[in-house]
This record gives sequence, C-alpha cells and structure tokens, in this order.
Amino acid sequence: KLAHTTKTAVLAGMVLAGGILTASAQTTLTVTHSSPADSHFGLAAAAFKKVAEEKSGGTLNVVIQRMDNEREALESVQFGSQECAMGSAGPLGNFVAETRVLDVPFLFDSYDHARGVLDSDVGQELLALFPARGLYGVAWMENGFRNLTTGSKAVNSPEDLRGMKIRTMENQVHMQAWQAAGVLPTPMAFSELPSALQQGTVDGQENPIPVILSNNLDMMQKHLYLTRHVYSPGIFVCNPDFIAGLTDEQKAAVEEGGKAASAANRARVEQDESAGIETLRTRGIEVVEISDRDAYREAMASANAGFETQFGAELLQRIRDWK
Ligand code: EAX
Repeated sequence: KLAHTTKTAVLAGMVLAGGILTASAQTTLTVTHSSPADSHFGLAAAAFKKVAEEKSGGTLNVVIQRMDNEREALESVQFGSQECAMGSAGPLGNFVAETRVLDVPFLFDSYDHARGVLDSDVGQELLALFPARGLYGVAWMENGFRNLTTGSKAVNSPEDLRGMKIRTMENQVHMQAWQAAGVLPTPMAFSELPSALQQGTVDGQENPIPVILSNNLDMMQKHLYLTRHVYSPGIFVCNPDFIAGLTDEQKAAVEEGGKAASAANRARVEQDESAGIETLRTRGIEVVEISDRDAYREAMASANAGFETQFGAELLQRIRDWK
C-alpha cells in the first residue's frame, strides 16, 4: 500500500531463540525533526527512538533525519512517503485548521498553563481531529514562547514595528496578529529563514529561545526582545495507515516513545529558557527584557475579534481559564 511497506526489511542477523533459528521482520519508521540533533527536537527524536525500539521488542527500527521545512514534512507524512515527523506546530493549521486556536498571541500565561492545556481534554480533542485530515497525532510537543529578533533596526516600542518586514511561520493566526501591529508579515518555511536574515530580505523574525540558540540565529541578528508574545506548540505526527499496520505491541511502543519524546523536549526547553538567555547575551546579541508586554498585547489586540469569530469565545475562554 504505502512506501513504508517496502521498507520492512528482514533482519540481516538471524535470531537464535530457544534453539530455533527464526528470522524476524523489522519495520522501519523514519521520523524527521527540525533544528540540530542537540536541540529540544533532536533530543526528543533520540528519546523516541530509544523507547520505541526497546518497547517494540526490537521490531521497530527508528531512523532519525533532520528536515527544516516543516510544512513539507507534514505533507510527506500525510502522503505516506515518510512515516513520522516532529517539529513546530506552526504549519499544522494548514492541515488541521482547528489547532490554530493554540496560535493566538497572549493566550497562555506560562509554560505550566500551555502544557496543562495541551495535556488536558483540549489537547486530546484536537489530536482526535487529525485522522480525518490524514494525520495521526502521537503527542503534543513544544517549541516555546516566541521572541522577536531584529537586524539593524531597533524596536523601542511596538510603534516601531509599523512597516517592518518580519518573517513569520506559515501560520495565518500569527500573520493576522502581526498585521494588526502594523507589520508586513513575510511567511516562509524555517529552512529559508537563515538566508532571508543574511540577505536582509526581512528586518527580523521571531522564535523561541531553544530555536534561536540551537540554530545560531543570534549570529544573524543584533537585537533580541523577550516579547514572549505567543506560545508555539510542537507536534509529533505519523501516517495513520502506517500506524494502523503496526502490531499492538508496536503501537504501544510508539505511544510510549511519544511520551518520552515530549518529556525530553520539555526538559530541554526548560534548560534553554533558564540558561540560554545568558548564553545568547555572552555570544553578543543585545538582549532586551520587555517590562511592558501589555503594549505588545495592545498592538495586536485588533486581531482578537477575528480570532473570536474563528475559534469561538467559549473555547478561547476555556483555554484562558485552565487551572
Ligand atoms: O521548529 O519555523 C519556525 O520558526 C519554527 O519555530 C522552527 O522551525 C522551529
């Protein structure tokens, strides 16, 4: 049926079990992730590999590959030419539109709040929508709270953003919020960002500390503003037909591996948030604390009515009220 069945390979080594020589089939599962191996996504993929292979009794062979075009990775998983992918949920709304509610700026107050909501019914209800869109949601992950960085242009207040070209993810909610602030949002895949910054085709970009750190984006920017304007979830998806073709033991192994991946991912985000800002400062970028985050909230506020229409005031309130 799908490409992955051709990847099912008979183990080169024969397994000697109870005196009987048996050949066991191993199923290959390729998972792509964005950012380097030593990052919140790379470590998550490694944790997944370890646990999923172990819990499957060695019948799953997890192959990890880096892929920074996260939209293409989701398309490949949907199409079935790759089994699984993890990374930013930025382009996810183009596949499962309802997940865009999580992209609303200033929706979450803290990591605890965002994680609590993703781990709650809200997160589960959203994951349940994936199969109808050709994706299987293994687990929510996390990218982190996003911060604005700029090149030569300084931003002393949100007023200064007017007319600036800021790269955003391919995410309508983010684009609408930036537009409300007077920015000219320039959406592009993450894979295109470094050259856009180097060539100055955009004035700046926004990303969480773990992404800025592990991809050395500070080397291409002068100012880092700790705006934390929006929480950026991560997502771990697989092809639904691939999952359906697994044994029960393998399915459970993927679930267990997904939990291990989320835990490793969150732990690294925490580490980067606590130590990474100082590291970035030492490496030379100007780090600016934002005393008045409300000014940014206000600057984006005219987009809120549209978000209420899109997602419903009730769901937005349910998320805001999470305890
Ligand atoms: O997954 O596209 C982005 O800015 C993402 O935050 C990045 O790829 C990390």
